[in-house]
Amino acid sequence: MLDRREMMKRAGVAALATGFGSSKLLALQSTTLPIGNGERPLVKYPQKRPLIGLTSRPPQLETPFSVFNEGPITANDAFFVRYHLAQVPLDIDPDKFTVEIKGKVDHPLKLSLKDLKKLPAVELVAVNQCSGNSRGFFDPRVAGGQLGNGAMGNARWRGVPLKAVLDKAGVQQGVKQVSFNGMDQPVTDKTPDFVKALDIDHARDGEVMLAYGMNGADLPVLNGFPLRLVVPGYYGTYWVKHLNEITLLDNVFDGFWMKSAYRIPANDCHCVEPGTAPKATVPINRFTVRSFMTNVTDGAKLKRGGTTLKGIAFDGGKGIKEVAVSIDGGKTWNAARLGKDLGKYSFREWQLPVKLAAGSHEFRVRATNNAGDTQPNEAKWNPAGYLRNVVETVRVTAA
Ligand SMILES: Nc1nc2c(c(=O)[nH]1)N[C@H]1C(S)=C(S)[C@@H](COP(=O)(O)O)O[C@H]1N2
Ligand SMILES: [Mo]
Repeated sequence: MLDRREMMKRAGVAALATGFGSSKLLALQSTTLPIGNGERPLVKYPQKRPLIGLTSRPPQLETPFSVFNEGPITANDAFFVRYHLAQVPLDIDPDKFTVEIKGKVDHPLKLSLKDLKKLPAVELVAVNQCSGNSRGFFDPRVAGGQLGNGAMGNARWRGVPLKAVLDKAGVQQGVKQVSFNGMDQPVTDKTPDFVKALDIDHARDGEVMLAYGMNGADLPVLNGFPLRLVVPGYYGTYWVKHLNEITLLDNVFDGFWMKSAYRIPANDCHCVEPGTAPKATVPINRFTVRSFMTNVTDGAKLKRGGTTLKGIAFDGGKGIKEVAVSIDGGKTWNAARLGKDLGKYSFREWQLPVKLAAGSHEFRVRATNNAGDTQPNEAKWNPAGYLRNVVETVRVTAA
């Protein structure tokens, strides 16, 4: 972990190094996440409002949690940023950009942004969430970026189905997987390039998207301009940014970021005894079910009497069936009213009017999806700090 002053110093250097317009990268203020060593600088990057800085080389920015109370769609300038490799492509010429479809295809293709925009466009609202979202809450703590709950966001993505492009290229018999590579590069050749893969049936499901638009605008540079993969319901690691290479493979891709990283225990709970290692692992895949209260923060002092609690819920694509809220530490639960349905991959807003007596209260929120999957009362543990979805608790006092 960088200390705050070091982080600010590095942030300043990065601003000069990027040549990213004349805008300055400044640590404006700091904020404190509700975890040990949770102090973080608030940093300003181009096209972004001040966000919580985790690292600056590569840039990793977390969304301040209050943003999730602004509505079910996360604004582009507030959307979190995650990179693995320090060489981030910041000055891509969209007129020269192409994405290549190659490997086991009948007609290898090189498509420009114009070519893609000529194909029938589709739109889908979907949550992007980093596998390590909320890792900082793991107990015992685990190695990796110590994130709060802000490495997630919900956007309306616009682009073309990956299937349309694969059909155009003509997928050959025997193809097992498709790999995706973006334009960012490791700084040393010791670091493996960031390449991810999906099974061919998943890649051709009609929902996986080559996206060039986000919430009615181009993708922000730091969110993958001009083209990224959108894999609805799946953790962000698959959502390759600055995507320029799609390769059809007749084998299971075995690059570092599939074979060694981003794996979860291969058992029913995808968890292990804290401090132990799993015997076998599988690649991380769909989101667990989660829900949050967004208008009341832990430690808040509220007025007694009537108030309305509100928040968001989401899952890996079955859709949210129910959100239950407790104001007595889990003794009794009430069903919240769900907000507008923006699709099964979207944040679903919820709210519940409650009456608070004077004193301290423990609020809890628990979502259930249409498959009956819900959230555990006790946090599960895995060594990489993935999949966190314990029932969230917010402690308040009313007077
Ligand atoms: N090219 C590229 N794409 C990438 C990554 C990366 O390092 N390089 N990181 C992935 C990870 S782990 C996450 S969580 C998401 C984050 O998307 P965002 O930065 O747009 O929020 O991008 C994914 N796509
Ligand atoms: Mo991630």
